Amino acid sequence: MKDSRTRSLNGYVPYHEAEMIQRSAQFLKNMSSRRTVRDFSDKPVNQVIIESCIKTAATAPSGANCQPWHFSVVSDQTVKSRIRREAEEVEAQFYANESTQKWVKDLEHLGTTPSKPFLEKAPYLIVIFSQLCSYSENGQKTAHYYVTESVGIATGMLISALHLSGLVTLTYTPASMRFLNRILDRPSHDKPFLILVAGYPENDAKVPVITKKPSQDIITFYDSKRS
Ligand code: IYR
Repeated sequence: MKDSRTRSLNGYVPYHEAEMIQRSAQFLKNMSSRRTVRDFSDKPVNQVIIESCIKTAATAPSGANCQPWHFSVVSDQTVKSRIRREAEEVEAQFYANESTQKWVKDLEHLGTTPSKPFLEKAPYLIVIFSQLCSYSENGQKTAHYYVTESVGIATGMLISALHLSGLVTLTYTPASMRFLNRILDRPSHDKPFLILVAGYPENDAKVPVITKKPSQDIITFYDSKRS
């Protein structure tokens, strides 16, 4: 009997091993040039690029294929200004709060402050919401699984897609994010995950000098060479 729940894996493209090695190295090279940028140009971005990249993100694996995400794409200047105003309010409290002073100190090398001009200047704010559950038309509630993992994977794919398309991004998490539900009219079971700021870099954009951990510190191979 034919199983209607499965189909052939179409679209898988096999390569010879030498080509696989070359392709993986090329992808590493492409992705290694990605940097989180805070100095954005106000140059407009064609929305087609943003939409393709979000569609790429939506191909991510997710728990029970629930696809527990929503992407609110903001280019309207008035909405961006409202987001900036409310974000700067919560950031002012974060940077001044006695209990977060150790955290604020750990951020010193990044040069961040409560001022967030990029929220108005960058052409796109992609506000990513994670959906803790969903409701059908008749109000039936469905649980979602591994929501944070799923949305994290989708966000990583979105960052990669935007980078490979030629845009720069900033993963921005305001100290408190619930105000985003109000501004963007999202239901309370949509939990703000982060704001992905996207656009072109300012001509003289600067980034902090940072290093990534060497691979021997982050990878352990359990292969037959280990005794
Ligand atoms: N949300 C604050 C603080 C901040 C927190 C982390 I973790 C960072 O990597 C950078 C900043 C801000 O954006 O200024």
